[in-house]
Amino acid sequence: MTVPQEQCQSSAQDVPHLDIDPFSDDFLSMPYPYHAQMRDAGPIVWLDRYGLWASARHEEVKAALNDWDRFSSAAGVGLANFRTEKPFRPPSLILEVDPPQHTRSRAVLARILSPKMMQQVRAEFERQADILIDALVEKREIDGIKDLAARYPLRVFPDAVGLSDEGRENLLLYGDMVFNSFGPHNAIFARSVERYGPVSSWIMDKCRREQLRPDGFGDLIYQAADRGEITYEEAPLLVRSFLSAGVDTTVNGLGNSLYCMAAFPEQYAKLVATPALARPAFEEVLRFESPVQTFFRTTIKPVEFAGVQMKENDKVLLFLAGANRDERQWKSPDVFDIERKPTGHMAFGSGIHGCVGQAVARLEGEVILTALAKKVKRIESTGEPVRRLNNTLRAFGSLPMRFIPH
Ligand code: OW7
Repeated sequence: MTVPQEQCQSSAQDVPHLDIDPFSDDFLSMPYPYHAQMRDAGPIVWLDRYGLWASARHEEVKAALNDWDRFSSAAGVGLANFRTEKPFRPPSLILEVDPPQHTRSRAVLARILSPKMMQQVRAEFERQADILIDALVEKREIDGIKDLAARYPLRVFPDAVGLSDEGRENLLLYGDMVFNSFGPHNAIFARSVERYGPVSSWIMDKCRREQLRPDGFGDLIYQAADRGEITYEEAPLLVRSFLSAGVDTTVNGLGNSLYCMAAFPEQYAKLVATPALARPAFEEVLRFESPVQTFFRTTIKPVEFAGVQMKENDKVLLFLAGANRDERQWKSPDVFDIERKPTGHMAFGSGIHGCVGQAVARLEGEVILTALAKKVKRIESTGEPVRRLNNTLRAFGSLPMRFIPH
């Protein structure tokens, strides 16, 4: 379906118009056929419903993410354009900014979340994984989300940040809200807002230095302020980024891992036979069921991209999860294969905004899948998986399952 240029803003060629709603329950429940429809329609499509450009192809998603000078993050990485709409919270100092502000924030967070720092927390992450999986093998009948995928990150990550135990479940509500806020103000967002209540002030209170254990990730941000690398006004907002991005993402990375291992028992058998596959297996989960499905960019100048003429201030919706199943990039993309080693997947984004916490996420995935391989012979689904629809995240609310020990 194509439309004349004055309607679709394409001067070089007619651009396919699609009337699908990527934030409808239907799309969010099963996005992959819609991704295929968009990819097949062209490198860039126009979504009438929201009046924006979109791409679900690997080449264009990657190219746009690496073109920060034209595809800005400072106008928000959701549907809302911060140049014309009030952001739902003060913008993130790393996610929702461009260089040079981004460069300063990024340097501080990158050092705190570096591979070297992971060596220091690895033993504790492994210990907590062993404790939890031992308890769940004992319990046998579990909910993969409540008992494992949500519990583990809520234990190890806030511990590493240096947060007290009190009220940690708030981090799940906050993450749900933040990731819903990148989409439209639909019913999913509204339900999230209802549950949100006092969580925002709880979060900002936890970002204060007095609330953070000395030498945890949070305190290390304040130490960067002590050295003058950032200001004391910036420090709590950078701690907020840990609390926004560091829990619901890995909860769903682990939840989607459990879902895949239960759905593809022959793949889980390979992991049990070779626990060293834990790391590549987690990468394949991220490709196959990407926890963060989408991000937006905003053009800050007129842009010609993939043969399409875009105006200034256009929103562009990038389907990371669509890029991760693009048959132009991957052999049999709809096949889950833990031996694939899917280098170049877009689940952590790409370019200057590529996930700064990816070493933490990979560590959590690795130690949980390793502990499972060593302690659980088989994972059986014992009931229908229940989805938790979110405007950005691919998430489950419940995964009934049985752990059968060796
Ligand atoms: C932040 C996974 C993308 C995010 C997501 C949500 C919030 C933030 C970052 O990274 O506040 O910086």
